[in-house]
Order: sequence, then structure tokens, then C-alpha cells
Amino acid sequence: MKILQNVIDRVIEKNPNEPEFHQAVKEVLESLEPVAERYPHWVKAGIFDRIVEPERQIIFRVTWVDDNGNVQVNRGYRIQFNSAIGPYKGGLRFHPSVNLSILKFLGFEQIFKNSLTGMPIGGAKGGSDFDPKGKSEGEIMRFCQSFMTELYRHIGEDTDVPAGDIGVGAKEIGFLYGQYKRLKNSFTGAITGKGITWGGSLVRKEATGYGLCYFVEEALKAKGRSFEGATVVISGSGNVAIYAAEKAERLGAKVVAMSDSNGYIYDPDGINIDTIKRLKEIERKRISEYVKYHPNAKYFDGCSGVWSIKCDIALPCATQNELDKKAAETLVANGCYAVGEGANMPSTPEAIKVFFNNKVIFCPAKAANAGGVATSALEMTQNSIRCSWPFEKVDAKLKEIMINIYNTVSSTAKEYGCEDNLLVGANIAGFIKVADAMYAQGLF
Ligand code: NDP
Ligand code: 2IT
Repeated sequence: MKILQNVIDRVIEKNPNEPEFHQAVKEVLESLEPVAERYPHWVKAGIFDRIVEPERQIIFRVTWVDDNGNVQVNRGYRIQFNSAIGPYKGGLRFHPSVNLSILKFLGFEQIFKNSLTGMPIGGAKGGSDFDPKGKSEGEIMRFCQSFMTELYRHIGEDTDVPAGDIGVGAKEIGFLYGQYKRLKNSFTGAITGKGITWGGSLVRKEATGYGLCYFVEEALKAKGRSFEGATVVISGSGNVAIYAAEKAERLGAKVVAMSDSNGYIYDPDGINIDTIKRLKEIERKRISEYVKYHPNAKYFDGCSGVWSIKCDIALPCATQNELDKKAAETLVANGCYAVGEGANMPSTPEAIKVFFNNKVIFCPAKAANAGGVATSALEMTQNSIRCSWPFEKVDAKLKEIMINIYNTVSSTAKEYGCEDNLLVGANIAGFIKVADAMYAQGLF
């Protein structure tokens, strides 16, 4: 009789209409069964029942006035999921698809990811159904100020430290932090991803993408492979995708395809990252514009087609459930031998099965994309001691953290009899540290 099936059943019953949250809970708890057998006192103390229930969920109205003078109403959220090993920590997502299910799945994943970094940070996530696309700078600022006017009372450098995620980049972090500082009348590290001139850390912008490649490089090395000479396909063209592409190239790979939510580009000469940076980071344009500057490249409508491009290594860096069974089968048929998840939960459970059945090196999100939040924790450290470290120092720390995560995850998989299953290794290793802290601290 499986010990944790009851917990999964209760989560589904208690939280109907939250499919993404169910998916994340199932994936983690199904791999924790041997842990429940090994540590019966954790079962008795209700650790498994408690870890799937957020400590606090804040939902609030965000009102603002658009450029035409119309009142707009959005919904804001902060899910403070678990604070056993440190202050709540996790990004804010602004996207029209944002709802409770998505933020609970992200907050739940964040608990284990943050634990794996080895830094003292708990798990959280937040955001809004606000869509920054097509909004003027003034509209984005007014929205961010209104959002923070409620959120500021719930966060703080020792309480909860938000950062960016989809739709929340340097611009939004600036407006959010400005309002936070104004309301609190104090300059503290209560948000990460800040600008370099006002408390931000070098390498934070690059960290998730670079960290992903450092992790994948370790996983490849263990199988006698590397990025050198490999063909890479990356989905997305946002913060994570851009810096994954840059690092993959620097490690000797050729990135031939990238996408946005409208479609994808294929450039047989290798994608020009500077063009992508200009189009996406500065001009906020669609990826289709790339072909204007690189006539050898082709643009195709529909983002899921990106997985039909032949590659050795696939790096999904856009959003959840963007890579399904059919896409996984196509990748495998085309000879893809490694997948590194830059996005959170980008592969469906069926796709992951295809990867394992075909011995694809599978680097799961909560381990492989932990470099962003790890560098956020390094930003918190620098803010606390009121200094800023040089680029090389932060980058070296990031690399060391990613290598440590790989070693922890792969040795935990081996210890639990699942050699090469980095997904099970990540879930177990991430969980054990948090469970130990929850047990020690008594009921909460
Ligand atoms: P950005 O907003 O910078 O970029 C998101 C990219 O994904 C864009 O190219 C966007 O296209 C595409 N995208 C978003 N939603 C969809 C969708 N529903 N279907 C298809 N494409 C979509 O976000 P990030 O790069 O920061 O985040 C990407 C992923 O990485 C997310 O899953 C995030 O949770 C995860 N992540 C981010 C970290 C960070 O530090 N930023 C850290 C760890 C994980 P379009 O412009 O057309 O919307
Ligand atoms: O999903 C993630 O890990 C992030 N969006 C980064 C969170 C952070 O606090 O840096």
C-alpha cells in the first residue's frame, strides 16, 4: 500500500480545478515513497500533509488607470508556501494565464529548488493576471506601484523576498522596488534582480540560463559528452532562453532555433544572440522580426513546432507543459540525447516518460534552473553585508553551486536505487532538508 497516495488524493479533493498544482504534487510525492518508508516519524508528524498546504496565501485586488483614463482591475497573489529553511523566496509572474493553480505549482516547486541551492531560502511565488504586452511604460509603472501598495506589508528582507519571472524583468523590478522603498522608507534587499547601481548583483540577469548550461554540462560530462560541437534548440526568447543560448554558444554549441509565444525561428548559421537581445530586451518586439536582419533564417508560425527542429540538446525555457509526448517523441526520433529544463515544469509527465524510456539525459527544472534563485540568494548576501562582488566572483560561485546541485542530485538518485534518474534525485534531496527542518521546529 502506497503511503503517499492518500496525500495526493486529498490534495486533489481539497483543491479542485488546480491541474498544474496537482501535476507538481504528484510528480514530487510519487518519488518520495521510499523516503516515507525510511522516515516513518516524518509520516507520523504529518510532514507530507503539511508540505502540500501553503503556509499563507494572499490574494488581492490591483486597480490602476490606463492611458485612456479607464479604471482597470487585476488580481494579485503571493503564495508563501514554506519558510522552514529561510525567508520565503521566489519570483513574481505577470501573465494573463496566471491563476491560483499555476502559482501554487510554482511555489511548491520553489520549496525544493531553493533547498537544493544550499542557501537558506524558503519557497514562494506570486504575480498577477496583468499582461505587460502592449502596455505603455506609464501603464506598467502604475500597475506595479498599485501591486506593491498591497504587497509591501507582506514582504521584507527577512520575511519574503520576491524577484522576477515571466513578464517581470528589469523594468518591472525597478518600478516595484521604487514603490516598496517609498512605502517602507528604508533601503533593504527585500527584492532581488535589482539594477546594478541600486543593490543588484552582477550575474543575476544571466544566472538562470548560465546555471542551466553549467548543470547540463555536468550531466553531459558524466556520460562522456559535452556542449562542444552540439546542435541546440531552445524554446522561448526571454531572460532564461537568451542567457542559456549565450552560454551554450560559449561552451562550443550551435543554437539553431528559438521561439516566442507566436512562433519560432530556425537559423542554420547559428542564432545571432545580439539580435535577439536587441529585439527582446530593448525593443520588446516579436521573434518573427529576426529574419529581417538574417535572411538565411526562416520564421514559422506556432511555438510548439520548435521541437521539430533536429538537435542534440533541447532546452525548454518558455513555460509549463510546453513540451508534450508528441514533441518528446519527435526529439528522440531526431537523435536528441539531452534535455535541460530552463522553464518550470516545461515537460508534461508523458514527455518525461518518453525521455526516460529512451535514455535521454534528463535535467529536471527544480535542479537545472536553480541558478537564478541561487544568485538571488547571493544578491541577498551582498545586500546584508553592504557590498557588491565582481562578476567573476559571482559567476564562479554560481558554477560551484550548480556543480554541487548536480553531485547531490545524482548521488541521491544512486543512494535510492534510481541511478541516472535526476528527477527522483532532485525531489528526494530537495525534500529531505526541508522535512528535517520542519520536524525539528515542531508543528507549524
Ligand atoms: P520572460 O518573460 O523573460 O520570457 C518568457 C518567454 O517564454 C518568452 O519568450 C515568452 O514569449 C515565452 N512564453 C511565455 N508564456 C508562453 C506560453 N504560454 N506559450 C509559449 N511561450 C510562452 O520569462 P523568463 O525567461 O524569466 O521565464 C521563462 C521560464 O523560466 C518560466 O517558466 C519561468 O518560471 C522560468 N524560470 C525563470 C527564472 C528567472 O530567473 N527569470 C528562474 C527559473 C525559472 P512571449 O514573449 O511571446 O510571451
Ligand atoms: O522560478 C524561479 O526560480 C525564479 N523565477 C527566480 C526566483 C528568484 O527569487 O530569484
